[in-house]
Amino acid sequence: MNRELLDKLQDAAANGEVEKAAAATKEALAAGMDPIDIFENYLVPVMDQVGEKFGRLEIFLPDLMMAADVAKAVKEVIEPSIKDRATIGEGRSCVVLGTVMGDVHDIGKNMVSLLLEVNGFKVIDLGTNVPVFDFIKAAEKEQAQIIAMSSLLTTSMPYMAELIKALEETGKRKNWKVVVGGGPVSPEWAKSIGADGYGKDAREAVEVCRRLSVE
Ligand code: B12
Repeated sequence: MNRELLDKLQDAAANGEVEKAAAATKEALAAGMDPIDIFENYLVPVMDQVGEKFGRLEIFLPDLMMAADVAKAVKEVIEPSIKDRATIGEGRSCVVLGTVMGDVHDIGKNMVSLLLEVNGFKVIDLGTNVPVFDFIKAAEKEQAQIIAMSSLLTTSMPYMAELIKALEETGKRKNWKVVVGGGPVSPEWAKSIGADGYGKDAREAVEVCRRLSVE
């Protein structure tokens, strides 16, 4: 555990110090740290801490927004080195990805998008606050194999179930594999709504999409 990086990211997230976060991330990369580890093992826990403080009313919405800016800055710094290692060109399946209706959280979804792309998937990223039928329309238009949904809010999670229900009711369920993920989403929830796959982080998102592409 690189204590110094963790401290710097914690401070930066707490104070909205985007430049400090970017500098600490650059130092960590220069020291040979893996860019995805920086994201998953350092940034994500810091964001979780910020979320917990928000949940306890110790900090407020502007603080969350500052932490989000810090997360975006870290991702910007690590992105080129992730792309450098890419295995693009493997011609894997097409994934239609988005954050479900009512939800604007996109930091995790964007990481999933990046890792899928660098692993050779064609990603149609619909952004955030995506209505159920927009996922289906895009999957039809792009002849996608997988629909992947992200949700960070317990209030937006039900739209994942709604999409699957809509596919079943229109006789289209077999046309796509459905993958779900995001903070409050669990393997149990995924199973209960009849999703084909779940990933706890962006690496697992790639693994599950790989597995479902060959099935
Ligand atoms: C940053 C943040 C924000 C930012 C988001 C900015 C942005 N552009 O994304 C802003 C300030 C906008 C925000 C707003 C709100 N937020 Co907010 N936010 C957070 C915070 C602190 C971090 C989220 C984050 O980016 N984490 C880091 C990323 C990398 O992790 P991740 O998203 O989980 O993604 C990883 C995995 O889950 C997975 N994954 C993600 N998507 C997918 C998809 C697939 C298919 C797969 C396989 C995997 C996968 O891979 C990713 C990489 O490892 C969380 C706390 C937390 N612990 O998550 C609260 C949190 C999610 N927010 C919360 C709340 C309440 C809100 C607001 C309602 C606050 C308000 N009063 O307005 C609004 C909602 C706005 C809306 N309609 O969406 C609550 C939700 C509580 C709940 N039970 O639903 C949380 C948990 C904080 C808390 N403890 O109270 N928020």
